[in-house]
Amino acid sequence: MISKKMEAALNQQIELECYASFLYLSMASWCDKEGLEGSAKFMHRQSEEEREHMLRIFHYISEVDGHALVPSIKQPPLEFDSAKSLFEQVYEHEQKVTSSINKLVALSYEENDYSTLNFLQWYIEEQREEEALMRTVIDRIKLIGGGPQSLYYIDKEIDQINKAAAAAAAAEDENANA
Ligand code: OFO
Repeated sequence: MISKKMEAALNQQIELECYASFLYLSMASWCDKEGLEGSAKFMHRQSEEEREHMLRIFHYISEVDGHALVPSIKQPPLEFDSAKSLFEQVYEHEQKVTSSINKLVALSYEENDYSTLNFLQWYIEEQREEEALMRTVIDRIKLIGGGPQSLYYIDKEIDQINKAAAAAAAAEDENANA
C-alpha cells in the first residue's frame, strides 16, 4: 500500500526519467548526424538506461498497489550547439534528477514509508555514478580542447568511456545474477 502523495511523487519521477530517455535519444540522433559515432552510442546507452529507470519505478508502484501512469512527454531539443554543450546539458539534467530523488527520499521519511525509502537507495547510488561519469566526460572534453581535430579525439574518448561503462554495467549484472 502506498499513500496518494507518494504515488503522485513517484509518477512525477517516471515523467522525469522518461523525459531523460527522450532527451538522450534526441542527443544520440544529433551526434549521429554530426558523425560523432562514439558519442551517439554513448547517448543511446544512456537513453536505454533512463527507460529502465522509468520502468523500475513503474513496476514498483504497481507492486505496492498504486497506479503507475504513462506520462505525456514534451518534445526535447533537437539541435545542440556543440558536443561540449550537449554533455553539459546532460550533466545539468542529471543534477535535476538527483535533486528530485532527494526530495522523494525526504517525502518517504515524512510519510514513514520505509519500503519506498529502501527502493530509492538504488537511485541514490545510480545518480552518484551518473554525475561522476558526466563530469569525467566533460573534463576529458576540456582537456582535449578546441583544436582542429578535437571533435575526432573527443568522440574517440567518449567511445572508450562508453565501452568501459558498458563493461562495468555488464559485470554488475553478472554479480547480481550470480
Ligand atoms: Fe535516471 O536519471 Fe540519470 O541516471
